[in-house]
Amino acid sequence: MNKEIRNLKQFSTSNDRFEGAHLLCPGCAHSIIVRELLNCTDDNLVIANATGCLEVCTAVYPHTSWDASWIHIGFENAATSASGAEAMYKALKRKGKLKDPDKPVKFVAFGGDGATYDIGFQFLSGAVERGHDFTYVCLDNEVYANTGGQRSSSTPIGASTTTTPAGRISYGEKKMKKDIVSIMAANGAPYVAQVSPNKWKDMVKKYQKALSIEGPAFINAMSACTTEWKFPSNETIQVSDLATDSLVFPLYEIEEGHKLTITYRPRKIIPVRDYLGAQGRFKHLFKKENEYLIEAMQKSVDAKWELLQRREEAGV
Ligand SMILES: Cc1ncc(C[n+]2csc(CCOP(=O)(O)OP(=O)(O)O)c2C)c(N)n1
Ligand code: SF4
Repeated sequence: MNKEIRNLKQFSTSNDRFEGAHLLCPGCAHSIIVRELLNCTDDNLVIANATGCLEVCTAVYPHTSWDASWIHIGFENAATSASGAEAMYKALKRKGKLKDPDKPVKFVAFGGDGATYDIGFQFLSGAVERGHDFTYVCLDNEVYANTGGQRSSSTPIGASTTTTPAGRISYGEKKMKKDIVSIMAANGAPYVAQVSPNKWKDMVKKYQKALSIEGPAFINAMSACTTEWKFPSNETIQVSDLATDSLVFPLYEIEEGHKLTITYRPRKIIPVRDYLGAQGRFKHLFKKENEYLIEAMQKSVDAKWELLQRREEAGV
């Protein structure tokens, strides 16, 4: 059952399933994203966690930050693991073998963008296609952070990473970020959404919706990474604000594959360059010879926003 949320203080102090003691970098957004999900429901949870920063930093033997059923699974298999546990649970229920069959259980998978957009992509697609009742949350920090910052198919154009380093002959990543939300909607997930930790109420509402619906739900959570994005660790929420207010990371949901709703409209839309300028990974774009890329990125963000608004109006 969804928890009643009154205010941030009550919400942030009522958590008892994810400990603040962990080894994530100070300022890492992963913990906010996870904590909110674990905090928004009273139901039992079975959690599958792909290899990545979250898993490595929250379960260092003999310690664990998780007070919930938690499975560490390979880099590529979080969706497989959560959907397998869900199928087993249904089978045991059918056979009358559950101790407490009326206590609701929710199945959740967490994976980074490397695990989700790239290496676990076919397993996620298969689990969604099979229609398992689970929620998949991608901790989207746009890079393989745990292994030192290699690019993924979520890395935005222009970002400097260890495998797309900016320098004399390159401006960094050459490809646009993959549109995983549209892909998952087209894959048949009845609920997909984007969330960001600076909009905590929006995030909670979407988590609660995702956990309540029957069938697979996919949430793409922007997770600002102080280490790889290169910003001071006390600016996680400010950088997230810049992402949502510049519309680089728009907040919306898609129900039943087509009904698109924008859930946050900035009162004042800020230029994309303000978002880029707050992070070291885009520093080189402000050199004269690369400035054209900032213009191109602004145009691309404007076009995507226009498209989202038209899709919302048209309901298709
Ligand atoms: C099959 C496989 N390939 C590579 C690795 C090494 N590996 C572990 S974590 C990781 C990067 C994880 O990146 P991401 O999924 O984006 O999560 P993040 O650490 O950024 O949160 C890699 C490459 C592995 N564990 N298994
Ligand atoms: S490297 Fe990035 S994602 Fe990993 S723990 Fe640090 S801030 Fe979080």
